Amino acid sequence: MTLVRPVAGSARSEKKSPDRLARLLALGRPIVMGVLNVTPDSFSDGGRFLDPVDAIEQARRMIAEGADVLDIGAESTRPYGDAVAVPIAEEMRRLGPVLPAVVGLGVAVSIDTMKAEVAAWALAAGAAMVNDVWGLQRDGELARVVSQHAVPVIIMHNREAADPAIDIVADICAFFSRSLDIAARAGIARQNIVLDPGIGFGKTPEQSLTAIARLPELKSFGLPLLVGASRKRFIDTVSLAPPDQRLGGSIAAHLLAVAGGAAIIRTHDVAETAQALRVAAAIGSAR
Ligand code: HH2
Repeated sequence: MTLVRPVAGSARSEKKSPDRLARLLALGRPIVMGVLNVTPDSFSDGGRFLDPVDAIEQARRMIAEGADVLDIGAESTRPYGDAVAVPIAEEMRRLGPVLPAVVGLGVAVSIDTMKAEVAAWALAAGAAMVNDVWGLQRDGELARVVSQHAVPVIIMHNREAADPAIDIVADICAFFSRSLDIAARAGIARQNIVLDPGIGFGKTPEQSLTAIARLPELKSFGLPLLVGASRKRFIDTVSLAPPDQRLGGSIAAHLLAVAGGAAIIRTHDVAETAQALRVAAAIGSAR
């Protein structure tokens, strides 16, 4: 599957090895995306990697543990009520010493931002894809930036507030349709789009469970699916545990997501997740 269309004659796009993601998706195994939060307030690891030295060390560790892609974010997106909005200048100040250094490690880098200006800067600095937790529906310029750079974009479902009365999968599908319209109008190639049901975003814990259980329904879009259940609160509602003790639940959710069609898994715990995926795949092929 081709995820990335190289831009003819662009030295920058050649430097990014844009076909690396396409090659990963063609491997026929789930892609592991490691999370790197350069933030003081992320819900599970806020403050741990705010220092660039710690962030780059963590990036090296995740690469050694088997991460295929690293998703770098400098603004907490946590939907748990109290995330502080970060000005563009501060987001870029946090990313400045980290993102280019991680690109230099040779791994594919995804920029987790909802802001066009930050995405444009990150892509110019060598990021290979954009992860928008508002599915191109928040910043009207973001789709244009993605289109201009011809890079993959993750369109994640989100809502301002959870509504327990709705059919969450129908809502996710309607949201994806709106995002895909925006993407098409901006000229983003369909093969550069990844869809993500946004576990924990604008959903009750039960709706997060439902989104994973009914993931196969999202295959109808014919696009690669990403699932990020890592350490999320819905796990706590099933089996009481603080964020740093949700590894078991995260792995269970991710294995079932892959069984339901997920091609990319977004995780804080790369070694354990990669091992679980390998063992599940080995059992699958031993049938
Ligand atoms: N989850 C988080 C952030 N970004 N992006 C995608 N595509 N899918 C997700 O599920 C997703 C995401 C939340 O996790 P984390 O980055 O650790 O927390 P915070 O946003 O508080 O930094």
